[in-house]
Amino acid sequence: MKQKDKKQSLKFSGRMKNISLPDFDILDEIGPDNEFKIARTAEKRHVHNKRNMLLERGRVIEVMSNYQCHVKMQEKVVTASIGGRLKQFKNHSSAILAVGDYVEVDTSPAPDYRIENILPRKNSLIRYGTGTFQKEIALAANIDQLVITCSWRMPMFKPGLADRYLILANKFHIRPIIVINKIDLCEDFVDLEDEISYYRESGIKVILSSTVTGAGIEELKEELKDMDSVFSGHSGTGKSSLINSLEPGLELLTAEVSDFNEKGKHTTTQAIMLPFSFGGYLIDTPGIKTLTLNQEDEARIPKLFPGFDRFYPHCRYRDCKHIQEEGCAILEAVDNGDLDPLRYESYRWIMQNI
Ligand SMILES: Nc1nc2c(ncn2[C@@H]2O[C@H](COP(=O)(O)OP(=O)(O)OP(=O)(O)O)[C@@H](O)[C@H]2O)c(=O)[nH]1
Ligand SMILES: [Mg+2]
Ligand SMILES: [Zn+2]
Repeated sequence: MKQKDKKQSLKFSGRMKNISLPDFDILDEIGPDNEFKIARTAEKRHVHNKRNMLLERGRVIEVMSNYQCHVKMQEKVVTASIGGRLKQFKNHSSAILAVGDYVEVDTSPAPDYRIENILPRKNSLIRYGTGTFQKEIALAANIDQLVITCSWRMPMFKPGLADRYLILANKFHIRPIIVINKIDLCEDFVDLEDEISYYRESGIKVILSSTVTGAGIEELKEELKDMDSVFSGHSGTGKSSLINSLEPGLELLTAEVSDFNEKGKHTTTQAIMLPFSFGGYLIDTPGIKTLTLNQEDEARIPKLFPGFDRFYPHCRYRDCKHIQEEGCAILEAVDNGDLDPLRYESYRWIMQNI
Protein backbone atom coordinates (compact mmCIF):
# COMPACT_ATOMS: atom_id res chain seq x y z
CA MET A 1 0.00 0.00 0.00
CA LYS A 2 1.34 3.38 -0.88
CA GLN A 3 1.80 5.86 1.93
CA LYS A 4 -0.80 8.10 0.42
CA ASP A 5 -3.44 5.40 0.20
CA LYS A 6 -2.73 4.37 3.74
CA LYS A 7 -3.49 7.84 4.91
CA GLN A 8 -6.69 7.96 2.98
CA SER A 9 -7.93 4.68 4.36
CA LEU A 10 -7.41 5.76 7.91
CA LYS A 11 -10.75 6.28 9.50
CA PHE A 12 -11.44 6.74 13.16
CA SER A 13 -12.66 3.39 14.32
CA GLY A 14 -12.08 4.04 17.99
CA ARG A 15 -9.32 1.45 17.87
CA MET A 16 -5.85 2.65 17.24
CA LYS A 17 -3.23 0.00 17.27
CA ASN A 18 0.47 0.21 16.62
CA ILE A 19 0.59 3.89 17.14
CA SER A 20 4.01 5.33 17.59
CA LEU A 21 4.48 7.80 20.29
CA PRO A 22 6.54 10.95 20.43
CA ASP A 23 9.69 11.13 22.43
CA PHE A 24 9.31 14.48 24.05
CA ASP A 25 12.47 14.00 26.05
CA ILE A 26 14.35 15.03 22.95
CA LEU A 27 12.76 18.39 23.38
CA ASP A 28 14.26 18.71 26.83
CA GLU A 29 17.69 18.84 25.34
CA ILE A 30 17.32 22.05 23.48
CA GLY A 31 20.32 24.29 23.81
CA PRO A 32 20.08 27.97 24.73
CA ASP A 33 21.44 28.96 21.32
CA ASN A 34 17.96 28.40 19.94
CA GLU A 35 16.57 31.19 22.00
CA PHE A 36 17.52 33.83 19.49
CA LYS A 37 16.05 31.90 16.62
CA ILE A 38 12.79 31.44 18.47
CA ALA A 39 12.47 35.10 19.33
CA ARG A 40 13.17 36.00 15.73
CA THR A 41 10.60 33.61 14.29
CA ALA A 42 7.97 34.21 16.94
CA GLU A 43 6.49 37.09 15.01
CA LYS A 44 6.11 35.04 11.87
CA ARG A 45 3.91 32.59 13.69
CA HIS A 46 0.99 34.96 13.76
CA VAL A 47 1.30 36.10 10.20
CA HIS A 48 -1.45 34.61 8.11
CA ASN A 49 -0.38 32.87 5.02
CA LYS A 50 -0.99 34.41 1.70
CA ARG A 51 -0.94 31.17 -0.21
CA ASN A 52 -4.26 29.57 -1.12
CA MET A 53 -4.90 27.81 2.10
CA LEU A 54 -8.22 26.36 3.11
CA LEU A 55 -8.13 26.57 6.85
CA GLU A 56 -10.57 24.40 8.73
CA ARG A 57 -10.92 24.04 12.45
CA GLY A 58 -10.31 20.71 14.14
CA ARG A 59 -9.18 19.14 17.35
CA VAL A 60 -6.11 17.04 18.01
CA ILE A 61 -7.24 13.73 19.46
CA GLU A 62 -3.92 11.95 19.27
CA VAL A 63 -0.32 13.04 18.96
CA MET A 64 2.11 10.69 17.24
CA SER A 65 5.75 10.86 16.38
CA ASN A 66 7.13 12.32 13.16
CA TYR A 67 5.05 15.44 13.57
CA GLN A 68 1.85 13.57 12.82
CA CYS A 69 -1.49 13.80 14.60
CA HIS A 70 -5.01 12.57 14.35
CA VAL A 71 -7.29 15.53 14.07
CA LYS A 72 -11.04 15.36 14.45
CA MET A 73 -12.58 17.58 11.82
CA GLN A 74 -16.26 18.32 11.54
CA GLU A 75 -17.29 14.88 10.33
CA LYS A 76 -14.16 12.82 10.01
CA VAL A 77 -10.82 12.13 11.60
CA VAL A 78 -7.79 12.83 9.46
CA THR A 79 -4.09 12.28 9.80
CA ALA A 80 -2.36 15.61 9.63
CA SER A 81 1.22 16.65 9.75
CA ILE A 82 2.50 19.67 11.55
CA GLY A 83 3.04 22.49 9.12
CA GLY A 84 6.47 23.90 8.51
CA ARG A 85 5.56 27.15 10.08
CA LEU A 86 4.74 25.43 13.38
CA LYS A 87 7.63 23.04 13.12
CA GLN A 88 10.07 25.88 13.38
CA PHE A 89 8.62 26.63 16.80
CA LYS A 90 9.02 23.10 18.00
CA ASN A 91 11.39 24.34 20.68
CA HIS A 92 8.78 26.64 22.04
CA SER A 93 6.59 24.87 24.56
CA SER A 94 3.34 26.60 23.65
CA ALA A 95 3.83 25.57 20.04
CA ILE A 96 4.19 21.88 20.81
CA LEU A 97 0.94 20.24 19.96
CA ALA A 98 -0.92 18.58 22.78
CA VAL A 99 -3.88 16.28 22.66
CA GLY A 100 -7.01 18.40 23.01
CA ASP A 101 -5.59 21.33 21.11
CA TYR A 102 -7.91 23.18 18.77
CA VAL A 103 -6.08 23.75 15.52
CA GLU A 104 -6.48 25.14 12.05
CA VAL A 105 -5.80 22.60 9.36
CA ASP A 106 -4.99 23.45 5.78
CA THR A 107 -7.20 21.10 3.80
CA SER A 108 -6.25 22.36 0.34
CA PRO A 109 -3.55 19.74 -0.32
CA ALA A 110 -5.86 16.89 0.90
CA PRO A 111 -5.18 14.15 1.78
CA ASP A 112 -1.96 15.77 2.94
CA TYR A 113 -3.57 17.75 5.71
CA ARG A 114 -1.36 20.18 7.51
CA ILE A 115 -1.80 21.86 10.87
CA GLU A 116 -1.00 25.52 10.46
CA ASN A 117 -2.15 27.12 13.69
CA ILE A 118 -2.76 26.18 17.28
CA LEU A 119 -5.64 28.15 18.74
CA PRO A 120 -5.31 29.68 22.21
CA ARG A 121 -5.72 27.16 25.02
CA LYS A 122 -8.28 27.38 27.79
CA ASN A 123 -5.87 25.47 30.01
CA SER A 124 -3.25 22.78 29.78
CA LEU A 125 -1.76 20.03 31.83
CA ILE A 126 1.95 20.68 31.95
CA ARG A 127 4.88 18.45 32.65
CA TYR A 128 8.14 20.02 33.58
CA GLY A 129 11.13 18.82 31.64
CA THR A 130 14.45 18.13 33.21
CA GLY A 131 16.48 20.23 30.82
CA THR A 132 17.47 23.75 31.69
CA PHE A 133 16.00 25.53 28.70
CA GLN A 134 12.89 23.59 27.69
CA LYS A 135 10.94 23.61 30.89
CA GLU A 136 7.29 23.09 30.20
CA ILE A 137 5.68 20.48 28.02
CA ALA A 138 1.92 20.43 27.56
CA LEU A 139 0.53 16.92 27.97
CA ALA A 140 -3.06 17.82 27.19
CA ALA A 141 -4.94 21.01 26.46
CA ASN A 142 -8.47 22.34 26.93
CA ILE A 143 -9.44 19.90 29.64
CA ASP A 144 -12.69 20.30 31.54
CA GLN A 145 -12.18 18.07 34.54
CA LEU A 146 -9.71 16.09 36.57
CA VAL A 147 -11.26 13.02 38.15
CA ILE A 148 -9.38 12.26 41.35
CA THR A 149 -9.92 8.59 42.08
CA CYS A 150 -9.50 7.45 45.66
CA SER A 151 -10.68 4.27 47.31
CA TRP A 152 -12.35 4.19 50.69
CA ARG A 153 -10.45 1.06 51.67
CA MET A 154 -7.81 -1.10 49.97
CA PRO A 155 -5.95 1.13 49.71
CA MET A 156 -7.21 3.23 52.59
CA PHE A 157 -8.53 6.70 51.82
CA LYS A 158 -5.85 9.30 52.55
CA PRO A 159 -7.17 12.86 52.32
CA GLY A 160 -3.58 14.12 52.11
CA LEU A 161 -3.27 12.49 48.69
CA ALA A 162 -6.53 14.03 47.53
CA ASP A 163 -5.20 17.40 48.69
CA ARG A 164 -2.18 17.11 46.41
CA TYR A 165 -4.32 16.33 43.37
CA LEU A 166 -6.66 19.18 44.27
CA ILE A 167 -3.74 21.59 44.39
CA LEU A 168 -2.71 20.40 40.93
CA ALA A 169 -6.23 20.80 39.59
CA ASN A 170 -6.35 24.35 40.96
CA LYS A 171 -2.94 25.11 39.54
CA PHE A 172 -3.94 24.05 36.05
CA HIS A 173 -7.42 25.61 36.27
CA ILE A 174 -9.18 22.30 35.82
CA ARG A 175 -12.38 21.45 37.68
CA PRO A 176 -11.73 18.60 40.13
CA ILE A 177 -14.14 15.77 40.90
CA ILE A 178 -13.31 13.49 43.81
CA VAL A 179 -14.45 9.91 43.42
CA ILE A 180 -14.35 7.77 46.55
CA ASN A 181 -14.51 4.28 45.12
CA LYS A 182 -15.01 0.88 46.80
CA ILE A 183 -17.74 2.13 49.11
CA ASP A 184 -19.02 -1.45 49.18
CA LEU A 185 -16.20 -1.85 51.71
CA CYS A 186 -17.60 0.90 53.92
CA GLU A 187 -19.09 -0.13 57.25
CA ASP A 188 -19.59 3.30 58.73
CA PHE A 189 -21.00 5.97 56.45
CA VAL A 190 -21.02 8.57 59.23
CA ASP A 191 -17.26 8.16 59.38
CA LEU A 192 -17.03 8.44 55.60
CA GLU A 193 -19.16 11.58 55.40
CA ASP A 194 -17.08 13.05 58.18
CA GLU A 195 -13.89 12.57 56.18
CA ILE A 196 -15.25 14.15 53.03
CA SER A 197 -17.38 16.96 54.47
CA TYR A 198 -14.51 19.42 54.14
CA TYR A 199 -14.39 18.90 50.39
CA ARG A 200 -18.13 19.18 49.96
CA GLU A 201 -18.13 22.37 52.01
CA SER A 202 -15.32 23.72 49.81
CA GLY A 203 -17.63 23.32 46.84
CA ILE A 204 -15.89 20.29 45.37
CA LYS A 205 -18.01 17.59 43.78
CA VAL A 206 -17.59 14.29 45.62
CA ILE A 207 -19.02 11.05 44.24
CA LEU A 208 -19.20 7.82 46.22
CA SER A 209 -18.91 4.79 43.98
CA SER A 210 -18.51 1.07 43.79
CA THR A 211 -17.81 -0.92 40.67
CA VAL A 212 -19.03 -3.97 42.60
CA THR A 213 -22.52 -2.70 43.46
CA GLY A 214 -22.73 -0.10 40.69
CA ALA A 215 -23.30 2.70 43.17
CA GLY A 216 -22.45 6.16 41.90
CA ILE A 217 -21.68 5.06 38.34
CA GLU A 218 -24.69 6.84 36.84
CA GLU A 219 -23.92 9.94 38.87
CA LEU A 220 -20.34 9.90 37.58
CA LYS A 221 -21.59 9.40 34.04
CA GLU A 222 -23.74 12.51 34.39
CA GLU A 223 -20.69 14.53 35.40
CA LEU A 224 -18.57 13.20 32.56
CA LYS A 225 -21.20 13.66 29.88
CA ASP A 226 -20.07 16.07 27.15
CA MET A 227 -16.95 16.96 29.11
CA ASP A 228 -13.28 16.20 28.49
CA SER A 229 -11.98 14.45 31.55
CA VAL A 230 -8.65 13.14 32.78
CA PHE A 231 -8.59 10.32 35.34
CA SER A 232 -5.96 10.44 38.03
CA GLY A 233 -5.35 8.64 41.27
CA HIS A 234 -3.07 6.16 42.88
CA SER A 235 -2.62 2.62 41.74
CA GLY A 236 -5.27 0.16 42.85
CA THR A 237 -7.96 2.72 43.62
CA GLY A 238 -10.05 1.46 40.70
CA LYS A 239 -9.54 3.79 37.73
CA SER A 240 -9.58 0.95 35.22
CA SER A 241 -12.57 -0.67 36.87
CA LEU A 242 -14.48 2.62 36.85
CA ILE A 243 -13.71 3.30 33.20
CA ASN A 244 -14.78 -0.24 32.42
CA SER A 245 -18.07 0.22 34.27
CA LEU A 246 -18.70 3.46 32.43
CA GLU A 247 -17.77 2.17 29.01
CA PRO A 248 -16.85 -1.49 28.65
CA GLY A 249 -13.86 -1.92 26.37
CA LEU A 250 -12.49 1.58 26.66
CA GLU A 251 -9.98 0.76 29.35
CA LEU A 252 -8.44 -1.82 27.03
CA LEU A 253 -7.63 0.97 24.64
CA THR A 254 -6.06 3.10 27.28
CA ALA A 255 -4.00 0.16 28.49
CA GLU A 256 -2.70 -0.33 24.98
CA VAL A 257 -1.52 3.22 24.85
CA SER A 258 -0.14 3.41 28.35
CA ASP A 259 1.89 0.26 28.13
CA PHE A 260 3.57 1.24 24.92
CA ASN A 261 7.29 1.51 25.32
CA GLU A 262 9.58 2.88 22.71
CA LYS A 263 12.40 0.38 22.37
CA GLY A 264 12.10 -0.53 26.01
CA LYS A 265 12.23 3.08 27.06
CA HIS A 266 9.37 4.41 29.14
CA THR A 267 7.45 6.99 27.21
CA THR A 268 5.33 8.96 29.60
CA THR A 269 4.21 12.02 27.74
CA GLN A 270 1.95 10.85 24.93
CA ALA A 271 -1.79 11.14 25.18
CA ILE A 272 -5.01 10.23 23.42
CA MET A 273 -8.66 11.24 23.59
CA LEU A 274 -11.16 8.41 23.60
CA PRO A 275 -14.83 9.14 23.05
CA PHE A 276 -17.45 8.08 25.57
CA SER A 277 -20.58 6.78 23.87
CA PHE A 278 -22.68 9.04 26.12
CA GLY A 279 -20.77 12.15 25.06
CA GLY A 280 -17.47 13.64 26.09
CA TYR A 281 -13.96 12.28 26.06
CA LEU A 282 -11.65 10.39 28.29
CA ILE A 283 -8.22 11.94 27.97
CA ASP A 284 -5.63 9.33 28.68
CA THR A 285 -2.23 10.65 29.47
CA PRO A 286 0.23 8.40 31.28
CA GLY A 287 2.06 11.65 32.02
CA ILE A 288 -0.43 12.26 34.80
CA LYS A 289 1.58 9.79 36.84
CA THR A 290 4.58 12.09 36.74
CA LEU A 291 2.59 15.14 37.73
CA THR A 292 3.82 16.19 41.11
CA LEU A 293 4.17 19.39 42.99
CA ASN A 294 7.56 20.94 42.60
CA GLN A 295 9.71 23.48 44.32
CA GLU A 296 8.39 26.30 42.18
CA ASP A 297 4.86 25.59 43.37
CA GLU A 298 5.80 26.25 46.98
CA ALA A 299 5.03 29.93 46.76
CA ARG A 300 1.64 29.21 45.20
CA ILE A 301 0.37 26.42 47.46
CA PRO A 302 -0.78 28.89 50.17
CA LYS A 303 -3.37 30.02 47.62
CA LEU A 304 -3.96 26.73 45.80
CA PHE A 305 -4.70 24.48 48.77
CA PRO A 306 -8.32 23.27 48.57
CA GLY A 307 -10.72 25.32 50.64
CA PHE A 308 -8.22 28.03 51.53
CA ASP A 309 -9.71 30.49 49.04
CA ARG A 310 -12.46 31.26 51.54
CA PHE A 311 -9.91 32.64 54.00
CA TYR A 312 -6.55 33.70 52.54
CA PRO A 313 -7.82 36.96 50.96
CA HIS A 314 -8.20 38.17 54.56
CA CYS A 315 -4.59 37.45 55.54
CA ARG A 316 -2.72 40.64 56.41
CA TYR A 317 0.15 39.85 54.04
CA ARG A 318 -0.51 39.04 50.44
CA ASP A 319 2.29 36.49 50.34
CA CYS A 320 1.24 34.95 53.65
CA LYS A 321 2.39 31.35 53.99
CA HIS A 322 -0.03 30.69 56.85
CA ILE A 323 2.68 29.34 59.12
CA GLN A 324 3.16 31.91 61.88
CA GLU A 325 2.42 35.27 60.26
CA GLU A 326 0.56 37.91 62.18
CA GLY A 327 -2.96 38.53 61.01
CA CYS A 328 -3.15 35.20 59.17
CA ALA A 329 -6.77 34.40 58.38
CA ILE A 330 -6.04 30.70 57.96
CA LEU A 331 -4.52 30.35 61.43
CA GLU A 332 -7.40 32.34 62.80
CA ALA A 333 -9.92 30.06 61.08
CA VAL A 334 -8.24 27.01 62.60
CA ASP A 335 -8.41 28.62 66.05
CA ASN A 336 -12.06 29.52 65.59
CA GLY A 337 -12.98 26.07 64.45
CA ASP A 338 -13.92 27.32 60.96
CA LEU A 339 -11.17 25.33 59.30
CA ASP A 340 -10.62 21.62 59.90
CA PRO A 341 -7.30 21.32 61.77
CA LEU A 342 -6.60 18.06 59.93
CA ARG A 343 -6.66 19.86 56.60
CA TYR A 344 -4.36 22.52 58.01
CA GLU A 345 -1.98 19.79 59.14
CA SER A 346 -2.11 18.31 55.67
CA TYR A 347 -1.19 21.73 54.30
CA ARG A 348 1.78 22.00 56.65
CA TRP A 349 2.88 18.51 55.71
CA ILE A 350 2.78 19.31 52.00
CA MET A 351 4.69 22.57 52.51
CA GLN A 352 7.37 20.81 54.55
CA ASN A 353 7.83 17.98 52.11
CA ILE A 354 7.84 19.71 48.80
N1 LIG B 1 -14.31 -3.98 46.59
C1 LIG B 1 -14.08 -3.29 45.47
N2 LIG B 1 -13.01 -3.56 44.72
C2 LIG B 1 -12.81 -2.83 43.60
C3 LIG B 1 -13.70 -1.81 43.20
N3 LIG B 1 -13.24 -1.25 42.05
C4 LIG B 1 -12.10 -1.90 41.76
N4 LIG B 1 -11.83 -2.86 42.68
C5 LIG B 1 -10.66 -3.78 42.70
O1 LIG B 1 -9.50 -3.02 43.00
C6 LIG B 1 -8.38 -3.55 42.33
C7 LIG B 1 -7.68 -2.44 41.54
O2 LIG B 1 -8.58 -1.93 40.54
P1 LIG B 1 -8.08 -1.27 39.19
O3 LIG B 1 -9.27 -0.83 38.46
O4 LIG B 1 -7.13 -2.17 38.48
O5 LIG B 1 -7.26 -0.03 39.77
P2 LIG B 1 -6.43 1.09 38.95
O6 LIG B 1 -6.69 2.37 39.65
O7 LIG B 1 -6.73 1.03 37.52
O8 LIG B 1 -4.93 0.65 39.23
P3 LIG B 1 -3.65 1.00 38.32
O9 LIG B 1 -3.97 0.62 36.92
O10 LIG B 1 -2.56 0.18 38.93
O11 LIG B 1 -3.39 2.47 38.50
C8 LIG B 1 -8.89 -4.66 41.45
O12 LIG B 1 -8.65 -5.88 42.08
C9 LIG B 1 -10.39 -4.40 41.35
O13 LIG B 1 -11.14 -5.56 41.17
C10 LIG B 1 -14.85 -1.55 44.03
O14 LIG B 1 -15.69 -0.69 43.77
N5 LIG B 1 -14.98 -2.32 45.14
MG1 LIG C 1 -5.51 0.81 35.73
ZN1 LIG D 1 -2.24 33.47 56.08
